[in-house]
Order: sequence, then structure tokens, then C-alpha cells
Amino acid sequence: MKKLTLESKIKDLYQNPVGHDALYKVLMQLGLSEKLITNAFVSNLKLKTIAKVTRKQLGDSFFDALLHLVNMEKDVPFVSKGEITKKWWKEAVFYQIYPRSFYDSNNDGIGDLRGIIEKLDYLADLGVNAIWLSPIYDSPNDDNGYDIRDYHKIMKEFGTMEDFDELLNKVHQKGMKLIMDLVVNHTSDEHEWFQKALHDPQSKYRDYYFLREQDALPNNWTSFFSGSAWNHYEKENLWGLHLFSKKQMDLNWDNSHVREDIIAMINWWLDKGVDGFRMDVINYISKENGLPSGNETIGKMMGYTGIEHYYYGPHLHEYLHEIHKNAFAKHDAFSVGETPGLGMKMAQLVTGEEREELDMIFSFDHLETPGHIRFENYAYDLNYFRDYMIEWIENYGNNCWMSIFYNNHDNPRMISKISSKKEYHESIAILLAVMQMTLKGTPFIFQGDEMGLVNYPFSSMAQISDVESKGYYEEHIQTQSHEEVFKTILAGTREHTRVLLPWNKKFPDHHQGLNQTMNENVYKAYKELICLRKSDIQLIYGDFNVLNKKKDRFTYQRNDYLIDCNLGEKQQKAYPIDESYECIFPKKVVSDKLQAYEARIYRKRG
Ligand code: ISL
Ligand code: CA
Repeated sequence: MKKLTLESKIKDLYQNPVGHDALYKVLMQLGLSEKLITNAFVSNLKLKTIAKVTRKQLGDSFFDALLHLVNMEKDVPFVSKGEITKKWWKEAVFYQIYPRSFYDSNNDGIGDLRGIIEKLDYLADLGVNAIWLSPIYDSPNDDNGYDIRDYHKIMKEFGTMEDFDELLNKVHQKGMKLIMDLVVNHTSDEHEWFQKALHDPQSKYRDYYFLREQDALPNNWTSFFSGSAWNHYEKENLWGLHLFSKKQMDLNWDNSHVREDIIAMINWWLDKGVDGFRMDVINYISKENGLPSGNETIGKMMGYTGIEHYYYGPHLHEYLHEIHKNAFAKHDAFSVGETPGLGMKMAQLVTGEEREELDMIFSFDHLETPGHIRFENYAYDLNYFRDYMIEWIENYGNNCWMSIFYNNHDNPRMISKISSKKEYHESIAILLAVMQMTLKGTPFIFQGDEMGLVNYPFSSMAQISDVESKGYYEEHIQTQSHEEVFKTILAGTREHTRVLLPWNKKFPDHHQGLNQTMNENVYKAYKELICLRKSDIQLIYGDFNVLNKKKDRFTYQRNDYLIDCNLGEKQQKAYPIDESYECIFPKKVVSDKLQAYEARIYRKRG
């Protein structure tokens, strides 16, 4: 990859994978077409020319910061058109369990491992064949287990290691796989390593974290959970870096002992028999040497200052490869990285199979319509989801493989984002399921998707315990009224997907009064669709051809299958189908019109 300078042109920047993803995101956010920068005039503009005319808006050092970032990537993605390698995790249907709110077996208000064991038949009946467990390790729960105190112990409220072993055994007996959550960008401040690091200057653990002895703040980085990313330890006179909460201290991956210890821990779990890991914010592990302050303009654009120094850091590829080689490859284990901020080209550089870094990633760019943020009350546009899926499926390459999901424990429920009108919720739920099970990629169902769950009607901050929402509230209540802040919290809070699942029994916890129930029609649809997906390899490795992508419409073909989706409220004429096709989902179709949010699947006869 040639080094970019201010003399380089827009087209050079767009050819660089990091530059490409950054520009692409900006275009999307501004609602502009890619054509704008691929046209001859704009694409030949020199960066210094643009720097000159945007200096007032973007500041002096914006382009220097951008060039520094893009020049860190030396490789170009390889995009294969060849055959797809077959893997179990490409054929599986995953189900994410957030243990705290999945199923409470002993009525103490907290979901637990025995609860999961009890519900394995339910999951098997639904048809899922792989489970991702959000963290179940020992933790003081500042961030519900994403702050790990001991990687080798089970969280007390969730049960014991015996319970875990039984769970793993039973999952395997049912022919399912189990992946764990791996949170290694940071540990809890109560982890033994951090305690030693903080209290003993001679300890080898001091360099396991980013601890700085100085008067002034080490840099201007901000935390994802509001405020500075540095916590000051008065007694020890030290600053400690935490990209997330004050109780989640970032590990220094540049220290080879950190990497060795983490890799040993990963192997310990893999030796136990777990089938892989979902790797929490794994693209943040390599931080720029010296932790330089972030560019203020980039900080404002991305929402977090300093992010350009760690979301695609200098040693990311090296460390991912090291983990792969020394742990995953040995066990033939599966990895899916949670990688906020990575666009498609960067994703190709971490998931291309020839690179031996990660198997798959979760990209998040489809979770909000561009121009909007999670903490905002707006209607999500499914036309954008369609375009995003087409873009990725057509260009990601056959050496890469996508994950397909709408929900997780960090986001409000997708159905509510799409429409506030209750009468459409069931159709939307089924439409989402149809696309998830027939598009090219691996589906990750989040617990409750199959029940058609929507957002929870919280009425006060007292019902919200999430550390992110609490930080958000404290920060914004300084300048806004309670009503205003609460409205945005209601739109974006992670609490929506953290309420106990409504298994039709009473809930003794703070979510009492839960008025959601499981929607049987949605459950049946999921079950049928999962079964269909598993019954025919064409729906996994088959081709993908778009037949109609007009407004509010998504019609596509996967070899013998034709999927016709209405993405809006207005009735539309169904795709003209001849005798050679039969409608297999839903079973009974009477009209030649697609109703609001209706989705159909046809299959070639014979
Ligand atoms: O919710 C977010 C913060 O604004 C997301 O950006 C989220 O923090 C980000 O996707 C990383 O998420 C993961 O790591 C966090 C944890 O709180 C999330 O639950 C986890 O999924 C820190 O471990
Ligand atoms: Ca319990």
C-alpha cells in the first residue's frame, strides 16, 4: 500500500482500506452517494486542496491525524471469488443468551446457569444449534459481567463450575455448540492483576495496565460511558486508563506477558471443551504507542475522543494472529470479534481466511440509519438495512463470512426502532426472521427475538441499572430537563434487552409488571424458518441475486429460492411468480398483494 500524503488524491485515499471505510461512513452519514467521490473531478482533488478549504470546519491537524491513521495499514484486502470453504459455524444458527435475564431457576430475580440447562430443550426445539453465552465469570457486576474479576471462576449468582460443566456437557449431547464471551480488552479493577499493579510499584503487573504517575491528565481520551477515560487514584497518585467504566481497566497488550496470560486462559477454556469465543471489543486491544491525545474533530465526529488511536491500532493484526495461532487454531475453535467502528475493507483484513486472525466479526453499521444515533427517538429505515446487506454480501468476498443480527444486549429492540405501531410488530418480527434466515451469512438470534419482543416501557430511571445509561443521564442532566434526557434514554438504553424474558410466570425483580408476553406466531415462524434454513445448503452457500430493491422493497434469489419482502406499511404487488414456483412460507397465501411488512419465500418445484 503506498504511503499517503497531503499530495495524494481523494481516489488514493479511497483505495486505502481504512480511508475507504472512513470516507464511506462519512458519505452515508451525510446521505450522499458513493458516486460523489468516485466522479472524475472529486476523485482527482488533492487532499491538501480539501484541507485548505475545510480548515475552518475541521481544524489544522485533521488531515494529519487522518493520514497517520490510514498509513498504519500496509496491506490491501484480498477478495476471493472462488469457492467458499465449508465450516460448521457458517451453517449454524446461533442464539445469544444474556444469562442474567434469560431464565431464573431459583426465583432470586437473576437468571442463572441452571435456568439455561432447564431451557435447553426449548432451544433445541426452536432449532438453534449454537449458543453464545454473555459473560458468566466472577465479577462485581459494574457492567453486568463485562468487568471480570476472575477468568477461572463462575459468577456466584449464576451458579458453580459444576453447573457450567453440566451445561457444556448437555449442550454437546444435544449436538449443539457453545461459545463463551471473551472480555480481554480490560479486566475489573478488582482483578488480582490490577490490585497488585495498583498497590505494588515493583509488581510485574504494574505494566499490565496503563498506569501513569503524573499531575496532569495523561491525554484527552473520553470513556464510552461518559467523562474522561482516566481515573485518578489519589492515594497511589496514579492515573489509570479505562475506555469503559471506572471499574473496567484497560490491559496493556504491548506487554508480552499479558498476551501469554490471556492466551493461557483462552486455552484453559478451550481445553475444557468450549467451541469458541465471541471477543468483546477485540479491535481496541492495540493502543498507539505513547497514548497521544485524540484529534478533537475526529472525536466529535465519532462521539469519542481518542478513538483513532485504538480502534484499529498498530499491532491489531499481529495480536489477533498470535491469539489465533496459539489458541484457536490448535483447537479448531471458532472466533467472532465484536469490532465497533470497522467498515467492510477493514473487516476483510481481519476476517479473510488466509490471514488467520478472526473467523467473523460483528459490524454495527446497520443498527442505526445513517444520520441518527442510538440515543435518539427516530424510525429506523429498513431500506438502509437492505442496501447494507447487498453491499456486504456482494463485496465482502468468498474468503470472508458475515454475521447477521438485529439485536444484542447493547441495543434497544429492533422491532420498536422500525415502528411504534403495535399492529405491525408481529409482521415486522417475522419479516426480520425471514431475511435473517435466508440472506447469506450466519444468523445470531438474540434471546427474545423469537418471542417477538419489543422495547420495555420503563417509566423512571430507578428501573434502569445499566452503567452506560446512568453515565449518560448524569452527563446530560447538567444541560437538559429530566423529560428530555429520559426520552433519549428510553430510545437508546441497553436495559431494553436486559429485562428478564417473559416465560409466562411471575417476576420477582425490579421489572415487576412486565407486560410483554411471548408471541406464539413469531415463535412458530422462527422455528419453521430455522428448520428450512438447515434443510437446504443452498440457503447457506448458494448465490445471492437481487431482483428488486426499489423503495420499501427487497426481492432476492438464493438459487432455487425467491424471497419477496415488503419493507414498508403500504400494500404492494407481489413479485410475479410463475407455475414453476410454489410458496413455502407462509404456507397459505391468498392475495397477489404483499401486506404491510409481509415476507414470502417461494421455491422452485421439482
Ligand atoms: O453500548 C455501547 C457504548 O456506547 C457500545 O458501543 C458498546 O459499549 C460496545 O459495542 C462494546 O460493547 C461490549 O463491551 C462493553 C460492554 O459494556 C458491552 O456490553 C459489550 O457488548 C465493555 O466490555
Ligand atoms: Ca437465579
